[in-house]
Amino acid sequence: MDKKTPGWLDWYSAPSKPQFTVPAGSVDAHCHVFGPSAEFSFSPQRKYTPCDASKAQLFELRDHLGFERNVIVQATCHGSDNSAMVDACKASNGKARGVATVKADISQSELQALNVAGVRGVRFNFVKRLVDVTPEDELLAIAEKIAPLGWHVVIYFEAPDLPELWDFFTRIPTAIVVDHMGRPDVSQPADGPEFNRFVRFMAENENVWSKVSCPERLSLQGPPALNGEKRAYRDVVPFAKRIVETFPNRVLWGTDWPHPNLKNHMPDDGLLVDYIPQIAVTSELQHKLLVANPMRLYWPEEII
Ligand code: 0GY
Repeated sequence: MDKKTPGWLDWYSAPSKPQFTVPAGSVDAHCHVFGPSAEFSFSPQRKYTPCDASKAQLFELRDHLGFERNVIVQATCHGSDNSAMVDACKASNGKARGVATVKADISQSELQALNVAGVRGVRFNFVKRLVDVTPEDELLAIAEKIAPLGWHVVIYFEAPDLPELWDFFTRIPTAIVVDHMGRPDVSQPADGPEFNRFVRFMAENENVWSKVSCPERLSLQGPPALNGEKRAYRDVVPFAKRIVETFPNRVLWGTDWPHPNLKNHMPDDGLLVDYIPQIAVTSELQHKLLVANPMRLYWPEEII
């Protein structure tokens, strides 16, 4: 058994039942599986070693929170070996789609096999603590290869890196989904220059979507204090609410379970679900965020 990274926080084993009832057919559009490492080993190039987080545990959480479907994003600790994610998608009875990490030399038959398993996108990661840099021409070669399948590209970067990545992103020929709103610094105003730049990036590029997920990762204030405040992660709300209201048809939400690399607290996933009505304040916005938008991107064939 691999030794976990020192200080690793395990996922919360007894999440509360959310007070917010998600609409029927809701999709948790950002979550991962880790191993189990005895069955699916971690990558030798990984930057962290997590605890196990199996597909059965993910599906149990899905049911507990009232969701119907998952989008399982390949975690960097598994590198470009997508076996654990693919295994979870295959075991889901069509209730999970996947986002893979692939290399530029992947063959058409390997891509087809991923497609059959339920993969609908690839992830390009620019967060330096998570991955070594992949050259842009290799990433573009991957994007060109996956475009004919109707897949999209998920990008993960931090807000200060957007200016230098902007031109590259505009050359990606598919839909693009940004993880966690491009990781804004929430000590800055939600209508300040840094976040305005991200809003402009989405406004000028109609192929760009955003996950309004991970308040627990972005928050400086943390989960609710003990002074009676029940609403979680208040300092992230203005950012996510702005994106949901400006681009209601291009937003997704996910738990990010099992929450890799959190350093100061592990969120109660039930509380994360109770964050949703703070950022999507009408039932129409909630339905778009949790059902209509992810269905359009991941299960278009099931839209009646
Ligand atoms: C996330 C965030 C992180 C990690 C990964 O694949 C990963 O290892 O995505 C992070 O450490 O910020 O979205 O899960």
